[in-house]
Amino acid sequence: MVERVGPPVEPVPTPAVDRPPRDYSGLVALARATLEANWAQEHTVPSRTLYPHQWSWDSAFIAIGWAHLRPERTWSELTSLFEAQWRDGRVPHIVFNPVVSDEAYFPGPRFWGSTLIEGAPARATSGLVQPPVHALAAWHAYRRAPSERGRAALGRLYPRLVAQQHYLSSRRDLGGAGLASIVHPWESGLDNSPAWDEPLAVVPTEEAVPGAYRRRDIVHAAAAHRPTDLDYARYVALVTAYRAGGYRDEDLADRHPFLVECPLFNAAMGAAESALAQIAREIGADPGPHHRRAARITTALVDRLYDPRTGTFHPRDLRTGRLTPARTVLGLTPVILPDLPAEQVEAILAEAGSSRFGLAARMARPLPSHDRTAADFEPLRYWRGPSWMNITWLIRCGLLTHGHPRLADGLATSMIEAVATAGCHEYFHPETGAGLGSPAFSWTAALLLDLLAET
Ligand code: 9WN
Repeated sequence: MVERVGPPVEPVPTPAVDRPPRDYSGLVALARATLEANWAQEHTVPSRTLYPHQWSWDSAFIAIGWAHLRPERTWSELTSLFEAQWRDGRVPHIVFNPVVSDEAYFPGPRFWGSTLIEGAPARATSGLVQPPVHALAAWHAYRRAPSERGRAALGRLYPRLVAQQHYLSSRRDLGGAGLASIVHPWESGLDNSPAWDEPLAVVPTEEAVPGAYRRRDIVHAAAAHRPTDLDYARYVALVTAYRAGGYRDEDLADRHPFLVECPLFNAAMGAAESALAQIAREIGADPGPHHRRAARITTALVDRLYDPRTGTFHPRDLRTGRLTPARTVLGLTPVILPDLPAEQVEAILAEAGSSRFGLAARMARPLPSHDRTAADFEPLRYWRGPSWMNITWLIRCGLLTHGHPRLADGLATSMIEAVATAGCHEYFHPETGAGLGSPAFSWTAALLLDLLAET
């Protein structure tokens, strides 16, 4: 029987473990310098070169890091993002900085055309969303640096966070079973995960002929470490289809070629309700409805996305009605749900501890983003193998919530060691720990600070 500890989404203190103390002061200085260099007046860019605008779930993770350095920036980061919230409640996955040229990132503001859409903000944005980790992050950051100013900021964010949840749980419940669907792999945050191979394979690419646009990402990062041109053709085709309908969600089930219920996206949505319950209590609002919604989302997630035959969670492709077969790290992320039943927690622990992912109290290698034993495991290519700080951080939170501090510590230490050796890279080779992608990546720095605060 799994021991439940602490209130929901509340990390419990990590007890001392038998490993020699290390001096991480140099690492803290590196993380601080990385965040300072990426600060852009009211938000933080994920990377100056690859991602020179504001990204939605990046800002949530980055806000946690600022709580350790300059708490006022936590609230600036989140507030600036939510100022770009659409009237329907969606929080766009990119908020474009008007002083950065259209060509600096593809697809840029002209491609998305958001300012032509009724209900979109004056500031140009994308039309997609990303996993709703913001309530969880806001609560976590507030707990790291509680203050009157922080409580007031939480109070102002609260209705916007509620509207974000409302958008996802109503307009995006395309399967009608209480879960949100994503309409593009970019919405998962794990863009080229093998989880999307099957649903993406049927997306027609003729609307996005390769060569009709210029990818900017491969100017700044190795093409072999990024999604392929065929992936991009499909990404572009999907945006084109969604944009053609004015980014409306009505009737998507009849007309959109990619509709998937993602375990991480929905686990984030459930954990957000648990965090909103904590926030509501803190600011004098009613936590009850949030607790009830959290419970409903967890039940739906287990019913719809857990496969007892594989013992892990899989995305559900609404076009076929089937679970997609790949065993990716997405399958482990429902552990962030405080009310996940013991049976599924145990299953996740078994999957995570298998040779596929190698979770242990002492780990020689960081957690990969895809099953190490799979034929399509690619240790260099983005979300098809490499290790990422944000996923590590989320799963560590879940392990603490469910009473597994030694595993949580092993997981955190494996990632801290990679950053200590390679620097604040975007992602890491899951076998060697070598740094990949952007060498000065904000959420790596931000969440490193959070991990070090407990190490
Ligand atoms: C597309 C900013 C974002 C992250 C995503 C990551 C990557 C963008 C890209 O960078 O996606 O949104 O251009 O590849 O996959 O998780 O939010 O860091």
